[in-house]
Amino acid sequence: MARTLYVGNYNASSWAFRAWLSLKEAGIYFSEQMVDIRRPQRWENLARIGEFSPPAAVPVLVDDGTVIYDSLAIMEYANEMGGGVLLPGDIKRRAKARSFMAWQHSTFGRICPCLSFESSFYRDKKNLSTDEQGAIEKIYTLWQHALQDNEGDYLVGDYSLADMAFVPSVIRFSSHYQPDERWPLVRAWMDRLLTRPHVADWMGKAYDQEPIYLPGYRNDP
Ligand SMILES: N[C@@H](CCC(=O)N[C@@H](CS)C(=O)NCC(=O)O)C(=O)O
Repeated sequence: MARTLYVGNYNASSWAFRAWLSLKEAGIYFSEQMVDIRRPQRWENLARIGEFSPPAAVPVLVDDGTVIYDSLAIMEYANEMGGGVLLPGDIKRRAKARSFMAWQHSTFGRICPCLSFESSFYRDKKNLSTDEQGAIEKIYTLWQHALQDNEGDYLVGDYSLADMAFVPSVIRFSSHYQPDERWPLVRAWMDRLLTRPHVADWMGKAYDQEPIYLPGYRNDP
């Protein structure tokens, strides 16, 4: 039996982080292979992934010859392999969790696009524009309401795929702008997420890598 998860550089591969975290939290054994997605070798390395996985992207999980690609599919697979431990038992709560996952998947990349996952690891952070600050405040307020509605420590009850999906966004937003006392539930939720052992483990590996500087991060000349 061979199960391999292909991930990108730990300080760049936010989608792989979600897939990796879900497999770890479900207690599924796998080996991991890091694909260097820094430019210029990115294209050659991803082309090699494209030889067995149509999107030619990471993450991709190969489980005994079955190729499972896209973080969402891998997260759902991790949940099923783990006997459903990563999603709530109640159908409505489960749908809610999937709504959060879909929200992250379809739109969060467009929120503050200059604040890439890579930029979370820059020692010298840029000053946020008014628009960026406003966009992050809006998300903090929406998360605060979601946590309030749930009356729990996590978004839909116990720690679930919904929370895991947001971890890289939590990192890229909070590393630039910590939530203050206006968002107490968000602060506590973020502390809980960022101190989870598997999250800390990935972040340790990410901090061990050289920061990857992307163009367009700073607005100043
Ligand atoms: N929707 C995909 C996105 C994966 C993705 O964009 N991965 C990046 C690295 S973080 C990649 O491999 N991109 C390939 C490319 O830019 O061609 C998922 O959730 O897995």
